[in-house]
Amino acid sequence: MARSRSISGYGLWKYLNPAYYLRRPRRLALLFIIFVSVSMVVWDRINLTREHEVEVYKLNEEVLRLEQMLEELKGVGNKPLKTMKNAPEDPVDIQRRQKVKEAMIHAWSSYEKYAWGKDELQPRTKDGTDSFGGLGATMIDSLDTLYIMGLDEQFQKARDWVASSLDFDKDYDASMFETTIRVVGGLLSAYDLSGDKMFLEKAKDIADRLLPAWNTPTGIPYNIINLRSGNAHNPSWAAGGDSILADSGTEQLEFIALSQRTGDPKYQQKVEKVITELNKNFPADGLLPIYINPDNANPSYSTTTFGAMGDSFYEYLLKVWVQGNKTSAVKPYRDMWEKSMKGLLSLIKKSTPSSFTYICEKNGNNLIDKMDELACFAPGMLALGASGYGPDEEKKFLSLAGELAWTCYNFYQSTPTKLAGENYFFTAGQDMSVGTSWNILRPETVESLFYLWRLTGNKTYQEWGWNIFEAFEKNSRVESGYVGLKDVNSGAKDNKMQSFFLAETLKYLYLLFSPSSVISLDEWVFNTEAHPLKIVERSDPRKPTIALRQRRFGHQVKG
Ligand code: DMJ
Repeated sequence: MARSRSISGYGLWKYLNPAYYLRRPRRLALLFIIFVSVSMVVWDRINLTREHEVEVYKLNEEVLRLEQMLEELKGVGNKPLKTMKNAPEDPVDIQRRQKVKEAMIHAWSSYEKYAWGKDELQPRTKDGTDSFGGLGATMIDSLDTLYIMGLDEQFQKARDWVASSLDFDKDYDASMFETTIRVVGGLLSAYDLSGDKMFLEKAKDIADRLLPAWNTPTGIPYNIINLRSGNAHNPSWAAGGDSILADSGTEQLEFIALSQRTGDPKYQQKVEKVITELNKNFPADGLLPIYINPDNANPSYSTTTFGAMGDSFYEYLLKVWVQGNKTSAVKPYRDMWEKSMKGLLSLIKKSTPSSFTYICEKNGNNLIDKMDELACFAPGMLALGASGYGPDEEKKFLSLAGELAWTCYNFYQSTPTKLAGENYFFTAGQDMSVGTSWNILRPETVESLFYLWRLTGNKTYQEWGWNIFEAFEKNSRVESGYVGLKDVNSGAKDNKMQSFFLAETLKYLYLLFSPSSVISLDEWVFNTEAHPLKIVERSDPRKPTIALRQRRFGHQVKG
């Protein structure tokens, strides 16, 4: 046994002995051939694996590149096209932002001193007035502006007033529109920014009081409602008891947001029914007259306008689409809006001799050469909506937005005070002339400049905004706040600091000189009173409220 084991051991070892092969050259040749073949196969495998790895790497890179491209495409129109990422801040912007913040401090401290808890301050008589039924309009309208500017102490004090003193149980006939855009919008925005649930509870309270207004045969709401009894009706001065277009189509953003944040779909259902109803017979040009019958949804023969009583209906068609993440669920809103933009194009004319582009009003088939300053929100809306079109249309609408903004800026520049009147008439050979000549600190032009600056990166819009701010400082600033002008020609002052001056005019001016990450247009949508609402997933209104602790905004941009 021992011998045979040693023989078999020797039998295997002999193949390793070179002498064995020297004696057998054919076997040596065979061994060589086997060695070379195996080496080639191994080499080939290694190469293949490496090539494969390189291929996979390249594909991964390509996927990454395409993903980035997709992200950029999604964000086109919402990101400054010409501003460089991480570019250092322009010191002029910081300085100007600080000036605007100082204006807010002046306006706020005057309100605090003379009109605390009232709807609006009357700076010249140094008292307050309850123009909205005593809902603390200025307080609520200012919450988010204070927050964004990092005015923490003021915000906290206002917050405590809302928590302890704001009572909606009032025998007061409130405007649905004003109460929604200022109060519901202001509270929701304060909630989205601070995450403080108290604001959401208050928003729910007031929204519940408004809800019965939608109980009409068509679901198109009555525009006035008693906050205590819930009895609703339309203003007596509106044609035949009709509802007003803007007043009926400017609650969608706020009530959809409320459903998203409370998980209760009833708010969203009420406001979306209005649009579904109006969409049934929506004209090809997307233009509706300002009066609609709430019993049968028929439009009355009346004015069609992007100014007073029409304006924010069109604004909200676009913004609900933005709020809904531009998904298929909100496509009908975009479609309606695009139709309306065809209608808007049909109202565009140019003045002579200076070729100012303006939006006419329409009565029946007649174009009227009149444009409200209120319609100066339109350039901003066009800029915001342009990115949803293909490249050619996008360019066309952006350029129209720029032209209209130039006209609106000239509403300001053409008066001795450099502040715009309430509306303008256009006459052949004479360009524009002011009609109603008051200025009540309205925001629409600076709102559009803000959008145009954010979406094009063109600093000219900042310059125009700054000039307007300086004109407010010169003409409207008084010792105890800011007032409007009774006449932009003489500069005669009125006695009211409108709550939207703090909610909108100063906020848009502040953002005009802030980095675009502050209330980014990718993440927020502004209601018509400039209250930013966080964009959340639309498809699932029952999702838990998003965690929104963004206090850093204010601090980030402190100048
Ligand atoms: C604000 O209440 C809102 O901007 C509304 O859409 C129009 N009127 C004022 C500001 O001018």
